[in-house]
Amino acid sequence: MRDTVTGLISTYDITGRYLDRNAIDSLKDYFGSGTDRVQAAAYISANASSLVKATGAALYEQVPELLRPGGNSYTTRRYAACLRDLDYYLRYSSYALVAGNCDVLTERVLNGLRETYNSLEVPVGPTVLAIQLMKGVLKEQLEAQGISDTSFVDAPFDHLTR
Ligand code: CYC
Repeated sequence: MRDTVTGLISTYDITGRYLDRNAIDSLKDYFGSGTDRVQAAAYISANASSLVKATGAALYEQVPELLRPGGNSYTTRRYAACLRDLDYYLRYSSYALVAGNCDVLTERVLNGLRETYNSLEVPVGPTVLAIQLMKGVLKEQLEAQGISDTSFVDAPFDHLTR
């Protein structure tokens, strides 16, 4: 698991270089958005269940057949599994936001997930949609909290859907 700083240091150390313009720019960017990142993580922690609920509601409004017989969220067991998965995506994204690095998502969330989803026939398209909806819901609420530039919020959610 890495953050912006350790990631940069290890990249530059491998090739024995001093931090150059690019490195300094990304460090400035990271520290410049630092307070907002921490505020966003605190907001997520305090509002996780309502963020998950709002995301689920938006997903099932757009893809209602998931909840019908034959749909992958049909039966409360699967419905609950889906909300739980959304909660995983949100929690790990909050870690990645603070770290300013998405490695934690690759290592802890994405490893083997495609195979799991394929074998259980969990549809990837609606999952990707849900993660993008979650990003939208979160950004809107953070803007309402006074964070004017929420562009730093995109990275983890976009990383998950890629
Ligand atoms: C299942 N989701 C699962 C399973 C895993 C994960 C491992 C299989 C085991 C289980 O049911 O618990 C995901 N586990 C994770 C992740 C982590 C982890 C991400 C990281 C820490 O430890 N179905 C839908 C929606 C979507 C969905 C589109 C929600 C957005 O219709 C999710 N995931 C879903 C469902 C199941 C599942 C319904 C149960 C499928 C089944 O058992 O038939």
